[in-house]
Formats: sequence, structure tokens, C-alpha cells
Amino acid sequence: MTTNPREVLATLEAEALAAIATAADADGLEAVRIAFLGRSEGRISAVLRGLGSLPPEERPAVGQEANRVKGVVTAALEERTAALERPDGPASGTDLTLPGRRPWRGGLHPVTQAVDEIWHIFRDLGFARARGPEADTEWYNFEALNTPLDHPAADEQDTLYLVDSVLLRSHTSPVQMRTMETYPPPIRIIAPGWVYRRDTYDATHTPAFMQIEGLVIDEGVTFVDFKATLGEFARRYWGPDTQIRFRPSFFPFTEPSAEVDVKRVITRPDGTREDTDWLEIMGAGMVDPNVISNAGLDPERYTGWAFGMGPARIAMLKHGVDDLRTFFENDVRFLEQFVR
Ligand code: 2U9
Repeated sequence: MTTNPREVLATLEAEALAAIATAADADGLEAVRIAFLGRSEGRISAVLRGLGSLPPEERPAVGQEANRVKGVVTAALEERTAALERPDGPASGTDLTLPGRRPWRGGLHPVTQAVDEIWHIFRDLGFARARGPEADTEWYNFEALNTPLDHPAADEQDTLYLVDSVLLRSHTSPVQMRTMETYPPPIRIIAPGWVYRRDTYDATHTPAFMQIEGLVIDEGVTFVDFKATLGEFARRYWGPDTQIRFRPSFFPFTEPSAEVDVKRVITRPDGTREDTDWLEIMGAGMVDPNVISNAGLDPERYTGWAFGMGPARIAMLKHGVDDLRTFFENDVRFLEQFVR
């Protein structure tokens, strides 16, 4: 280690400035001040005190240098003290008036939002939620539902078979079938879930999609209960002025069957109101007596009604989306529009 006082001073200056720059708070700065400039222990003070032991011709120059270093270190301590006290911290130059950056927020998928809203309406009307397996048998998916295996829907062209007579359910109806077998009436259930069909992926079809079906079975359940409950659902989902219409249709598991349409009233930004066209929202019907007896219940005693709908289609209608595929391609720029 050098004893040349000028070299000692250069080292002390560098060490002191480094310690000041890294001091985290006022206590740290005070410790640096005492270590270098403290009257009794300070290392720079010691050089000044030792001037008298130097040869007389060196004293003025070393004294001058020691005072310069003391001045630099003192100024650095003051500057750093002031910086730590500023409200924006040592990183001065931050514009405190800038708006903050919002943290990125995720949300439920628009189809999940539709499933939840629909199911919650039925929950409020007294329905329970039911689940069942996504891989099921031909019996539960077709035959029990009055759909013979030579029906086009049961064709391998339309259904994804796993092994002999076991398939990926093509609707959630097997869930209702299993519920009817397991629990005694009255039954009021909603069965949301994934279903699978051998469809080509296009603007209105995906080979895996969400369905929500509902089933009511009890003594004395009539077409009036059926139409009134679906009307109540439509008004709660689309607004109190919504009208519904039943068009005759056919499904193997319901008789009579209907396609259900709604006509909504929309309010334009200028406050004027307009009826929409009729929009098809679901299929439905009175449960076929064969289906009731396939579940082990007496169709003379019990009647009921059922419906099925596609929440992705409902979400498309609600948000004005014209291509189903945009829901499933995980483009955050599209999906984040539905965060709420
Ligand atoms: C049981 C008895 C009856 C369920 C029903 C429909 C009509 C229907 C389609 C809507 C759009 C399927 O997702 S979609 O392609 N569904 O039209 N579903 S009646 O009827 C049942 C179900 C189970 C035991």
C-alpha cells in the first residue's frame, strides 16, 4: 500500500464517491461521512491532521489537495442527500404527471361469459347444474334419446367414435339421460359442456363446441310451463321487451319440437328504438315419452320439456361477431375486447 499522500488522497476520493453513490438512505450517507470526514476517525481528516509530519516543502500542495478532496466529497454527500429526499427518488427526471401504465388484465373467454350468464339465469329460476362424461356410449348419446343408430346423426361421418360403441358425445343430452336415471323427479337441470362432431372447421362450425341444454321433468308439466320459462329466460337475457316465437321443427328426442326465435328491441345511440329481425337462439320441445320410459320413468305420470343451444352462437349474436373461428384462435387483440 502506498504512503505517498497524493496517491492516498486519490484512493480515498474514489472510495468515498463510490460509497456515496451506493448509499441507500440518509443513515448510509452519514456512515460514509463519518468514515471519511469524521473529526476523529475520518480517513480524509487524518491526512489533514498528518500534514505537520510531512517535509515543510510538501505541506502546501498536499494540504490544498486534501481540501479539494474534502470539498468534492462534501458536495457529493449533499447532492446525494438531496436526491434521496426528492419525492420521485434518486431517479430524477421522471415525469410524475404522466398517466400510469395499466397492468395487463385477463378475463373470461366470451363463450365462457355467455355460458355463465345463461346458466345463472336458469339457476335463479330454480335449476341445478349437471355434469357427465364427455366420452359416452351409443346408448346414452343416441339410442336412449330415441335416435336409432341408423339415423344420420349416428353416422361415422358425423360423430367421433373412440372404440366400438363408445364415442365423444355429440350433444350434452346423455347428461340429462343419466340424471333422469339417477335422481327422482322433480328434475330441473342445466347441462353446459363440450360436445364433439366431425364438422369441418369454418365460420359457423368447430369440431369441438360448447352446448347448454336444459331439462325439466315432473308430474303435470305442460307446454305452457315450457313456453313461459323460455320466454322469461329470453327477457332476462335480451331485455324486458324481447319477444319469442316458436317455429315447428323436429328432433328425435322431443315431440312436439320447436326452433325458438327472439326479436329484440335495440336502442340506438340517439335514443330511438328499433326491433331486430327474428334470430334463432335454440331448439327445444316436449320430451318424447319414449325418452322418459328409456330413463326408467313412467311417461303416463311424468312429462317434461328440454332445450339445447350453442353459447358460441349466442355470443356471436350478442357481440356482432360473424366468424366463429375468431373466438378460438387466441388472438389477444380480439379476445381482450371482451375483458370486463
Ligand atoms: C333429454 C331429452 C331431450 C335437448 C334438445 C335441442 C332441441 C336442440 C341444438 C341447439 C343448437 C344443438 O348446439 S346445437 O347445435 N339442440 O335443438 N336440444 S331439444 O333435448 C333433450 C335432451 C335430453 C333427456
